[in-house]
Amino acid sequence: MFQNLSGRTILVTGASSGIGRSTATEFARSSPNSLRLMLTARRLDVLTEVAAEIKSEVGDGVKILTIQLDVSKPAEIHDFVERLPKEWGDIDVLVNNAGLAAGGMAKSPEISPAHIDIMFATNVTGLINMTQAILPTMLRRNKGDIINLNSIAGHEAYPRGSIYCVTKSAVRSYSDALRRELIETKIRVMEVAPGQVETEFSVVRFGGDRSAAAKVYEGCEPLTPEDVAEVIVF
Ligand code: NJP
Repeated sequence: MFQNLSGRTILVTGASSGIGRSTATEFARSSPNSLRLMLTARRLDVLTEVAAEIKSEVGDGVKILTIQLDVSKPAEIHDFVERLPKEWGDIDVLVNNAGLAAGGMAKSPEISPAHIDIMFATNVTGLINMTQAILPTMLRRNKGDIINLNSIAGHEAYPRGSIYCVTKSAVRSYSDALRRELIETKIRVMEVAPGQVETEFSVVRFGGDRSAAAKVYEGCEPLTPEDVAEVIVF
């Protein structure tokens, strides 16, 4: 089904955990004989583990490059592009997955400015800067797929999650506008907007409090990161 991915170069941001990690694995499984997989996140040690795990499952047909990259830092994105090895430069698929919620379930007026900043810098500015950094190589070859991780929260806001919801509705608007800007090219802009997925997301949101995170999924059956990865690869 995914034979047409063979030979592609794929970049996944936030590949050290959850949906990004599963997406990387699923891409590798889809084209085990020929694929270039570029995995980025802030935790390079975890990325190294992910790469080893994927290699041990699919073998050497998948070339993996791990790069430490904090998408909330524009200078790091700039350096990342400047330093990309030549053979990794023609990126076919960009999965803008890195993202987070922070500050628990705070509501206005108690949301801390620091939490507002980190959510915007990662989910919005980071995603836009990554897209702008990679788009020139796609435009030059008139081909490419950009897949932005949105959320149901970007379509329907919920109380005590206002800033996260705003960032995801910004992703929605940006993706809509970009899709229209690129309509006459062969570059596709897609969004995947899951509901609740059990990953490290809630642990990060609650600052490492695993029992608060577990409560988020009480009484419901969340999606798994593998569920979302299958949709992204499709
Ligand atoms: O969360 P998690 P998910 N620069 O915490 C990375 C959306 N979503 O897989 O940097 C670079 O397991 C972080 O890596 P590290 C959500 O909004 C989720 O659930 O090493 N990377 C890790 O690999 C997000 O856009 C749900 O800490 C940064 C990854 O991001 C995407 O799915 C529902 C970074 C986060 O992995 C993946 O989240 C939904 C930075 N500044 C949408 N900050 C859900 N889980 O319920 C974080 O609809 N990362």
